Amino acid sequence: MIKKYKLGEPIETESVVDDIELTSGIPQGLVSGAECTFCIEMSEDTRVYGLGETVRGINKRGWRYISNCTDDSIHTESKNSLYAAHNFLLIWNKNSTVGYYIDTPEKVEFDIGYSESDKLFIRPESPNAYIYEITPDLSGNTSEECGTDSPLASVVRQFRHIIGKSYIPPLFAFGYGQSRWGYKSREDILSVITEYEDADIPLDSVYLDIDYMDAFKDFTINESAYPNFEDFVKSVKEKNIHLIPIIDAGVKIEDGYDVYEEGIKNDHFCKKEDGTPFVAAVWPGRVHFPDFFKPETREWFGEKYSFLLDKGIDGFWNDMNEPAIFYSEDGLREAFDKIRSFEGKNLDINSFFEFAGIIDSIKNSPKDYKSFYHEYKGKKIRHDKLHNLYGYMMTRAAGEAFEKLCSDRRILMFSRASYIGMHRYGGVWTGDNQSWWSHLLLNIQQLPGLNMCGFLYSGADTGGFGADCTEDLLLRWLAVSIFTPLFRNHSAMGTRQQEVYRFPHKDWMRGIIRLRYALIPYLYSEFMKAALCEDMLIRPLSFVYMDDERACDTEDQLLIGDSIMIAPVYTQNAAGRTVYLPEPMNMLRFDGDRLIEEKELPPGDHYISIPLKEVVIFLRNGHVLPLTKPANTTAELDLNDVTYVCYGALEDSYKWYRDENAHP
Ligand code: MIG
Repeated sequence: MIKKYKLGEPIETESVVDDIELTSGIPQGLVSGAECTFCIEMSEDTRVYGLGETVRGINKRGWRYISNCTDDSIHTESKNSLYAAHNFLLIWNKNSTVGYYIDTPEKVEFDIGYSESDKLFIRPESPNAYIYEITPDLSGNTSEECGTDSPLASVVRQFRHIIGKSYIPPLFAFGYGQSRWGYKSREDILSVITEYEDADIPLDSVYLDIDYMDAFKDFTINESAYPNFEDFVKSVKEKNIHLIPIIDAGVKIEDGYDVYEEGIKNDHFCKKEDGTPFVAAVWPGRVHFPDFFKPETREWFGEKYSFLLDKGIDGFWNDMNEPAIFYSEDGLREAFDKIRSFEGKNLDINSFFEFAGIIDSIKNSPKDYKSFYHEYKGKKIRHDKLHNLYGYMMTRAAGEAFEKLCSDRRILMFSRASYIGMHRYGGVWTGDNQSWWSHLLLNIQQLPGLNMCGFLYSGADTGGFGADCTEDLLLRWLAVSIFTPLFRNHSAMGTRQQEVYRFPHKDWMRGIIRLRYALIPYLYSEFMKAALCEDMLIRPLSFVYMDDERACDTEDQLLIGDSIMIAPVYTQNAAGRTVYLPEPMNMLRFDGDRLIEEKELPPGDHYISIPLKEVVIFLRNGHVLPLTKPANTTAELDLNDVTYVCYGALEDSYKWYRDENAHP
């Protein structure tokens, strides 16, 4: 059951695709006297899921989260906002389950037991929002293709139904990708490919970060670093390897640069109050931001991707689309004035920190987000009122163009900033994490929320983006990422290089990556079923074992598709861990892709030793895990050549999803 309420005059986000009749009045829980604060009482056993890409655990209770797409690369638990705004909550306890979707592009604060431990407050920034209240619908909840829903699954599925089907990538997007901000030239890329070949380690894609561009200009190629780019793409493709370039939101201001000139001529850029284009600065220095809210601007920018598509490119990642702003012209001027005002003064404790903070405060400044405008549905609207939709609209521009330009094949696309609705056009990666053990756990805990919000194609920078990665961390991280649809090793310039072939135990890494390839028929099939049935690929245990308190409290084990559970090691120097089994399961121990042990375990706690080179998978009772022979690229996999590991089920009981479109 879905009820849709309207509060004030909300801005349409086009995240919901179903027409739902408005219920008059206001949803329960609106705090009287307050214009827009909702309060929901939480009993002791109430758990709160959702919010997609956020800090902290699967159960979001006990913190304050603010939906406000932010370029902040230090994802500590003290933060309130990351790159995305996923305003969906699933609130449940023994007696009730309810979902809320707060649909507004403005900031929304979710105070989940922070101010008062037994109250959940939702505070949209202004009293304008659509609010969807979703309760389980367990009548007729069984279907042949999609199975039976629990109350939790029913709410998620209804929500997913109204926001439309998730983006589906090409099959190669399930392969392993190597990336690093710092590959400077064709030689660098070739050496990565050669190293992988020489080490006999599977690889499907290599990512091109901003250095492939000419002076960080979108839809250009740095010709001296990448001569004959098109031939290069083709020659790499002959090895079944895909090059995946980055696209940034800001368009460099430079006379003679076609994207800039066309944008000015045809009025595609965001403007200030006075009608002149807004000037911000990011990588290339000064840029304008395309006004992706205008359909004609989306069409124009979307068609620009054909510059690369025509050269054989079939995947992209959209970056800096919160949008990130290093500085605005006005902000920079003010900062210099302020700095000057401190000159010659005796800086004491107060003035020194004020002085030191000036430079920091020019980045992503709230003032800048209030100083430019979009044209949306015929109205001029200030950016901060639409902020959380910007990355969504950028990726939508690409998605709409791909539907037109290449309707016969799938294009890989994922974005850094996102809002619900963008899940129809692309996936997400979770941005600039760090090579920290705590971020490996964060990666595990973000996945269910992302799945609830439709972002099935998602993953984190394997090994961590910032800071120096260690061999053991990378091994443990690989052992998690082999279960996420996006499986990419990415790191920042200046950090320790973390391509797997650089480590002494690259053999172990090869083994784990090969296991991923053995799992691809299963992962692809489960992904497709989740996408088509509007379900989740990655779920917390509570979705299946709702009556088992221990299972519901388990925040470091996940169900991956219907057949398996994982319980990864995410702490330094651990030789294993305690795993909780809510029912009997078959423990499958893999040394690389080789199944070396099968052991039936009774329900309860088990200490399982998991050496660095091994991966342990728990096969659910009555389920089947298909595995194929690994290959060095997805193109060489034979998806039909599978063996089945069964536990209390016959091999032909595995429900395949197979299609012709998997290969691009
Ligand atoms: O502020 O393009 O999150 O993946 O390597 C840095 C350079 C800009 C941020 C992305 C990261 C990428 C980096 N970009």
